[in-house]
Amino acid sequence: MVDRRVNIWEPDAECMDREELELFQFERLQATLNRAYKNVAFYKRRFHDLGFDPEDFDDLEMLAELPFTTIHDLMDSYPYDMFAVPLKEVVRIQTSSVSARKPIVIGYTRSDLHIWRHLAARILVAGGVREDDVVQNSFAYGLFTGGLGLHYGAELIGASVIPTSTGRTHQQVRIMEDYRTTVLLSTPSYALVLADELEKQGRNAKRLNLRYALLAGEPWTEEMRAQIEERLKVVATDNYGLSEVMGPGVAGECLERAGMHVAEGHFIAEVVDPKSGERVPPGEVGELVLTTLTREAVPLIRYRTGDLTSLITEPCPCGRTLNRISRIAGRANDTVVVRGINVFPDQVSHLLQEIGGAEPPFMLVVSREQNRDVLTLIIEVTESLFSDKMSHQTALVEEIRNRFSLLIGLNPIVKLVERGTVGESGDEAKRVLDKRFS
Ligand code: DLL
Repeated sequence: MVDRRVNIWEPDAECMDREELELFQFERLQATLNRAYKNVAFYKRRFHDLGFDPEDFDDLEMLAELPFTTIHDLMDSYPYDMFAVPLKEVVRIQTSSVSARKPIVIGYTRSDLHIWRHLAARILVAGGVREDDVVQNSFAYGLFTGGLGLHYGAELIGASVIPTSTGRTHQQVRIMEDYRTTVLLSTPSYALVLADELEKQGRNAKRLNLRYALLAGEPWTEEMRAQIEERLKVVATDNYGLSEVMGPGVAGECLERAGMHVAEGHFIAEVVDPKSGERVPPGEVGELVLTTLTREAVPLIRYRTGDLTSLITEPCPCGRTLNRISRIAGRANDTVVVRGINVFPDQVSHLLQEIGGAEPPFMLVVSREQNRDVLTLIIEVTESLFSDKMSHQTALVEEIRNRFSLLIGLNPIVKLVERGTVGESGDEAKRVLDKRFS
């Protein structure tokens, strides 16, 4: 029998009995709540207003009653107000790439860095990395957490790390071939840029030594995965993280590639309805909310990531007992509920991109006719979706409707309209028109 555990960096933690894991989470959460209360003015105020004393926290389920922390809370704490330790205990400072005038400043203590290194090693090993690999790290080094975060994880495993960072694509491709890179770490879009450059330079991907690509940091699709795997001759895994709670290492796919295992000993993952804030059952899409369990410098309680995903609680054949999250399905912003189903414009946008190559301007219109919700998807005919052949358009409408139904579980009326009818693409305020309340 294959011993799958050789592919697991910390088998004791990653394959822990779930009851034991919950006990672990409870103890660590209690300590986190106490530290946050004592050392972060923001949480002291919050808990005080709520009449909540962390000493009374005696059940993991009580977490669902605590208020959320939002990106606005972090922005208001610029630069150091969320820190739970004095600066002399902080040994690294990074920032979040969230586009805001004031970035989110994140500190790490020695212990935070030690844990981060191991959590990065976990996702790397899960994605196929071994000590004899040559790892080309094409994530940006610097304030962004991707480069340094994965760098130290790969070194910890004992791999040979080439810290190429982003850019100089021409040189990266030469390095990839000459240095016999076996693993690529990059964003999915950069992996495709590298594939283009390979072709441009007339290099054949078959001559490379690449085996795995660990991709992360931005939304992507299964279609992109197929393309990257085909063009670079790799097995590609999806990895999730965000600076606010640490960086890469929060969750990552194993080689089963069926969802990203969350490092649950270090983060509690909840998925909530973005509107009501109530937890949704496993399998249902909602907003990911993360609570840190071991972070010393910046503990975060119920942080709303704004990322849409669902929890996968079924056991994974890899042997890890850690729950998984599904591919990030978009951002929780202008959601609309139709017949009890949450529809996220970002999901629709991804779907249309997959079909047409680029996102055409579209609008979701919800109306109520004879007491039934009716959903209409209005799409502007663009270059990539344009064809003057009537038969082609009929087939296109059919394809959009079928895929919509498969992905979201609703059958919309699909209408193609002339250019300029819907308005600017990406103008989120205009992507949903809910006539039921007007
Ligand atoms: O992107 C951290 C990171 C770097 C993770 C490298 C993994 C590898 P931020 O700049 O704070 O941090 O951006 C985090 O990126 O809230 C998601 O919206 C998005 N994101 C990250 N990973 C994925 C993914 C790093 N696999 C924000 N799929 C998150 C979709 C992702 N979106």
